[in-house]
Order: sequence, then structure tokens, then C-alpha cells
Amino acid sequence: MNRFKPDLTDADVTPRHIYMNRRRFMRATGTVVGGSLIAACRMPEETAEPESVEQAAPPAQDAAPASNPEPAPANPAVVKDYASLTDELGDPLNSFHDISNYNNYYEFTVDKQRVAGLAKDYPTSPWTVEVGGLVDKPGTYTLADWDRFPQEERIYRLRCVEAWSMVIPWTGFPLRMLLDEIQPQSNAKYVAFQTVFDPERMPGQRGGYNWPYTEGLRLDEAENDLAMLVTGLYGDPLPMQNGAPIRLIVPWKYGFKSIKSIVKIDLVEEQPTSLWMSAAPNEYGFYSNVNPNVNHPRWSQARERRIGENGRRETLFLNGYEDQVGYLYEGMDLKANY
Ligand SMILES: Nc1nc2c(c(=O)[nH]1)N[C@H]1C(S)=C(S)[C@@H](COP(=O)(O)O)O[C@H]1N2
Ligand SMILES: [Mo]
Repeated sequence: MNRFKPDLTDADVTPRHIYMNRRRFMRATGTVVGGSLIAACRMPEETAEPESVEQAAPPAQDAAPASNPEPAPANPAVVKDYASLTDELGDPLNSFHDISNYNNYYEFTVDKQRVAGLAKDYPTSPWTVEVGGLVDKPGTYTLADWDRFPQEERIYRLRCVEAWSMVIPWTGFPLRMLLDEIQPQSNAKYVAFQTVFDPERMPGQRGGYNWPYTEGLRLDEAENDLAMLVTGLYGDPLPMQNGAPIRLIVPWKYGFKSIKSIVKIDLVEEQPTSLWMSAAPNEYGFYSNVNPNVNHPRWSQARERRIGENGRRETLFLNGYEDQVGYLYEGMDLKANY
């Protein structure tokens, strides 16, 4: 059985294509942005590292040739210079390339660098999500239904239980908005999620685990504003490898809680058992909050490798979102409730 392994060797460092996102920007605008300014957004102590030097000098071939300008976008107002954005802690975004080519999606393969190739042709339309359980207004949601919710972009850190992390600009809406619409009944205590089950097209589902992939949140966690249903990445529709057409993002929990390609959402009374809880109950609990003080039985969670960086950085309690979600765990023993 394949289980998460700590991602701590240099052998699996993703090839960095730091400027892919910038190229997309330039393609859209036909202009070259001030690439050398971008490194200034990085934290000062990192500027001496080779990687930052590399960032300060974008490769020449990345610039659009002046003699061959590409058409301006239909709506220039929506074009963003993602390369200049940071999270609220001041750290730059990971590139679109890294975010969409280094994925955990065990339904396809356990090889993070092969997921994109295997997932890219998966049909994501039409797609329905059955929403029900202990609610007053259950329903079958189609892709068009998600457009009814006001979409916003949020930059979140994603911290995998394997001890790597990225900074990612997602598009979507708070899960709370869906919950408000379906009206949970008073005995509903948890939200249970399920990924599509399709072993013909998803080779990973032909064995190994208790498929389909399932996850769950306590209702008050699900109602927290940070919990998002996500339909986009870098301003574009979500790629399949990132969980198209709709996935959960709960940025204060280990990445595996952020279940992809959802087909079912149920309000339930009992705490749901996730795929990872059933695979290795001593290693993966229901809460799975990012916590540098509670180690995985097989490795430390104190530090992490930010994809695209050398070295390690300290892992932050609740992945740096304690101010927003700390109240959910007041008085709880987070070692016992791992
Ligand atoms: N259905 C499903 N959802 C999943 C996974 C998976 O294998 N299957 N992997 C999880 C893990 S371990 C992580 S770290 C994140 C990765 O999301 P990303 O590929 O968009 O970065 O997705 C999570 N959601
Ligand atoms: Mo993960």
C-alpha cells in the first residue's frame, strides 16, 4: 500500500519554471513587466540564495519578441501581474507551472510529477454535485450553479502532510455560502465530501485504498470564512490535476483534507471517516490541522520545503491562520485530536 512519505530529498525537487506565470501575463498584454523588481518582494535574508539571483534575472527568451506583438486581451482590467503578488506574509506565489505539475491525486498515480499528464484529458463537463443529507434544501448542483455564487480570488498557503508547501491563488467562494443555501438541520454536525469514483478512467482507483476519496469537516469548521469551494487557479478554470471542476480548500489543514473533484456533499450527524483515516488511523486523524508541535509518527512536522526554495522554513501553527481559525480548537488537545 502506498502511503504518504516525507518529501525531504533533493531527488524529487520539481524543475522550477518560475517564469511560466509571467509568460502568461505577457502573452495576454503584449508587454514585458519589470521582472527585476519581482525579486524585491522576497524576504531580505533570501536574496543571497542562488535561487533568488536566478529570479532577479529572467531568461531573455521569456520576453515576447517586439516584432511579433500578441493581441491584447478582451478585458485588460482582469489581467493581473501574478508575479508581483504575495501572500499576506510577503511570500511570492508559486508559479502556475509548479502548482499544476506537482500534484497529489492518488486516483491517477502516486507520482506527483505524472499526475498532470494522466489527468489532463479527464472530462469535467457535464458535472453534477449531489448536495444533501441533513438539510432542508438538498439539490443537484450543475456547473452553471457554481457561477451563481460570487467568485473571489484568494492567495492561500497549501501545506502538504509530506512537509512541502506552496502559495497558490485560488478562485472560488466560501463553502459557507452553499451551506446557507441548503440550510443544515439542527442535528447536522459534520460535512462529508466525496470525490468522483471512476476506476475506468482513474487507474489509481483499481486498488489500494478504500475508494472513493472522502473527507470531512466539523460544521463550524466548514462555516469558517477560510473554507472555500474552489473552481479556478491563477484566474483560469481549475486544471483537472488540481481537482476540477470543483474542490475544497481548507488552508489551515494538511493538504489531503482539501478534497478534489467533488461529486457529493452531505450534512451528517456522526464524524465521517476519511479515506486516509481508514488507510492509516494512527497516522491521519479527522482534524489534521497543520501543527509544527505534533509530529507525524514517521517524520517531523516542524519544518517544510517551500517548492521553489532551497532549504527549509518553519511550519506555522495552523499554517499561519491561527487568528482566523484558532477559536475552533480552544480547549482541545491537539495531540489527541490529530
Ligand atoms: N480526491 C483527492 N483529493 C486530494 C488528493 C487525492 O489524492 N485525491 N490529494 C490531497 C493532497 S495529499 C494534497 S497535498 C492536495 C494537493 O492539491 P494540489 O495538487 O492542487 O496542490 O490535494 C488533496 N486532495
Ligand atoms: Mo498532501
